[in-house]
Amino acid sequence: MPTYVLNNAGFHFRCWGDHLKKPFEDVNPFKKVPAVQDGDFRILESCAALRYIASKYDSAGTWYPADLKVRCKVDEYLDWQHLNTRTHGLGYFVNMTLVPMKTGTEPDMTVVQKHEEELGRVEDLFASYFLNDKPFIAGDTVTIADLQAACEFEQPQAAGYKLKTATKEYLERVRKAVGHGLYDELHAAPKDLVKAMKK
Ligand SMILES: N[C@@H](CCC(=O)N[C@@H](CS)C(=O)NCC(=O)O)C(=O)O
Repeated sequence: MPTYVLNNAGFHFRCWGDHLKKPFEDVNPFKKVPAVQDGDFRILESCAALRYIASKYDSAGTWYPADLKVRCKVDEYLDWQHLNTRTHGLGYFVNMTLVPMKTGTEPDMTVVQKHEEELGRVEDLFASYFLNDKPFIAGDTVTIADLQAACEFEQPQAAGYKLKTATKEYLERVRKAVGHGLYDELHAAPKDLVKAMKK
């Protein structure tokens, strides 16, 4: 399975805001990342891209299992995360890092605290409903739903959000399943950005 899933559509970001204008606007008219390119086929939604890549390249069916009920649990999380883990994990990260970098001002803590509160609620629901004492979202094996969840929890953590113990233990399981080296490489960007801001 390729490891270059996040933004391989031939565009290199130089700074925050590049995604809002040309030439990236021509790559992705939604002006969002990721944009994934596979030959002449382009995908502009992260969950669609994860499903496509897993279905096409993972013949073992580990990452997006064919079993209807297991697959439905993967899809359930991928559909839920947009307005929950993603909205508040990314909201916390962006408002703590990218917005202040762009505007040259301090983070708006009213906005940050709102995301922090909501992310706490999201973590509880994630643990009680999606994990429900299982190691991973779909059961005993890691899937694309866990890859997506890990991104959404790692970003706010990099920006200073204190994850609950259950979430930290879950991320460690995903890290072990993916492989420590690859996982750390995939999640280095938000951490590097925060380090660069502190210099
Ligand atoms: N529904 C889209 C959401 C993509 C999204 O929100 N991407 C964020 C980064 S994770 C982004 O591009 N933010 C920049 C912006 O909103 O200006 C997907 O899942 O691919």
